[in-house]
Amino acid sequence: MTADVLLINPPDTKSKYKKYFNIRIPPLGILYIAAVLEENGVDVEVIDCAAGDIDYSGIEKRVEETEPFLVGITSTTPLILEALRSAEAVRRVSDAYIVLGGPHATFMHDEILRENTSIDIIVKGEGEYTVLDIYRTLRIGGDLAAVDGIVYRRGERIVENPDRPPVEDLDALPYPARHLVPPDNYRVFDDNLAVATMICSRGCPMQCSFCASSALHGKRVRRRSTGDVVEEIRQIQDNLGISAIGFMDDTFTLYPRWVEEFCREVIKQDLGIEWGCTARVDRINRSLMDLMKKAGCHTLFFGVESGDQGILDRVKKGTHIDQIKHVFATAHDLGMRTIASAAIGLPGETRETANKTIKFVKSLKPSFALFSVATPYPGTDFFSKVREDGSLQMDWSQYDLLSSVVETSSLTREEIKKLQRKAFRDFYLRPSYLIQGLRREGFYFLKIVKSALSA
Ligand code: B12
Ligand code: SF4
Repeated sequence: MTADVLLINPPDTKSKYKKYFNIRIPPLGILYIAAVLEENGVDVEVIDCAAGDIDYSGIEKRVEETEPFLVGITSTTPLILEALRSAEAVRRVSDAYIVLGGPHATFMHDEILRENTSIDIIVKGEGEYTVLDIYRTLRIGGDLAAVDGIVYRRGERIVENPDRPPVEDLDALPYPARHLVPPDNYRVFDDNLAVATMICSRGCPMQCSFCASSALHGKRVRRRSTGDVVEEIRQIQDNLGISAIGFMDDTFTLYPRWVEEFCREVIKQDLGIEWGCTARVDRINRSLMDLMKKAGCHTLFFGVESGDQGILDRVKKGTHIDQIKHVFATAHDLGMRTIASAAIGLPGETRETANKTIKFVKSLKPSFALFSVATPYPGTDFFSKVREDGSLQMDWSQYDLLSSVVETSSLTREEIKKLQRKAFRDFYLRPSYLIQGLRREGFYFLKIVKSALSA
């Protein structure tokens, strides 16, 4: 079947999320773009190579079948090389315009356009209306100079147009075009657990120096109405038969009042959903957790980051050790499942602070813990800082989610990696934890432990 536009989520052979935890989540960014294009009468197809295990020859085949006028490819830093290889695969069999978007392209547009002739245009930031604008302009042979939010090649020159403001009214966006990807491809942990993901807000006002979110979606938060969110849930239930929802917002609980209103609506309408979400320890309390639980929330994901207050302050997390302890204890008291995410190798990290983090995370007794190797991703202050002081080699192949790419003043990259492995071992290989986990989660728990230990 032919299509005007083909959107691609590149192959992903290295992500620990897929490899170890079998987390396959729909690429919401390109599904939003697809929905806006469809709403405006453009024929769209989506290939999610990551979830569907499709390789570069699979991309070539789909391009030959669909004969698109324009191809859009999404890119995060860990998958930028795969995104570029996808563009080359498209170019081998087609003359379609190739547009790259997503976080990595947004922040590294010059480097990409200079070094990769297969890419014609880069979209900075939110892409829904920019892609529509590009498509319409090119279809009538118009001039890209009039399209805001893009960087493109004009002859030998690279031209950067003015930024496009982020989408103001999120309720006005259509729901992600989930019908364009096979629902069976999306699973979390257990192959039997079908989960739908949703986003209720964009933007983050916080300043965590290791995070690119506010550079990508802005510091001003835009929220959907609770009514619009509930309506999308109903649509997911009706169309996909799924009632397990993962809210992937930067911080779902950023505005506790909004969450209260949402939970009351879920309870009132008896939606019967089971859900998990991201939260910040300074944006949640006992009464909110209690209400969330009544509305079906079973899992809270917290960015704990470090067990050392000095490091938390240095990375501008804005949270306190005591707050973290209190919130985890409260969540467990209410019978909620918690995930603690921490990073080893943040600026200022020493062997002592890393061990403190490991001990601290264990003391919180989360249901699961994730220990990342702190990585300076483009779009973050952490990246700008290490780039300025020359301590970073920008070799994207090293951004494989498992390796350390930058040392601290007292730890080498190898030492950081070793401490991260130790963190996983120390956390997961405790007999008391293993017994409790097995009781709580069943045999599937052992698979998760095995995965965590291979990270
Ligand atoms: C959910 C999420 C995940 C999920 C699912 C990802 C998925 N399949 O969608 C999971 C948990 C798997 C995940 C993993 C990781 N993530 Co993540 N994730 C997010 C999060 C919170 C939301 C993504 C989302 O759905 N946003 C909503 C949609 C609407 O926005 P969007 O995806 O940005 O898409 C818009 C634009 O970017 C643009 N766009 C996107 N693609 C395209 C393509 C084209 C052609 C065009 C024109 C435009 C365009 O238009 C879209 C619509 O407006 C973002 C933060 C954020 N707020 O976006 C981080 C974020 C994308 N993740 C990030 C990171 C660092 C990671 C990990 C490395 C974490 C880790 N330490 O292991 C891994 C890497 C995974 C990988 N293989 O790349 C960074 C990326 C930074 C960077 N420079 O690449 C972000 C920005 C957060 C941060 N902490 O800085 N992540
Ligand atoms: S880590 Fe969370 S709270 Fe901090 S800036 Fe990123 S999205 Fe915002």
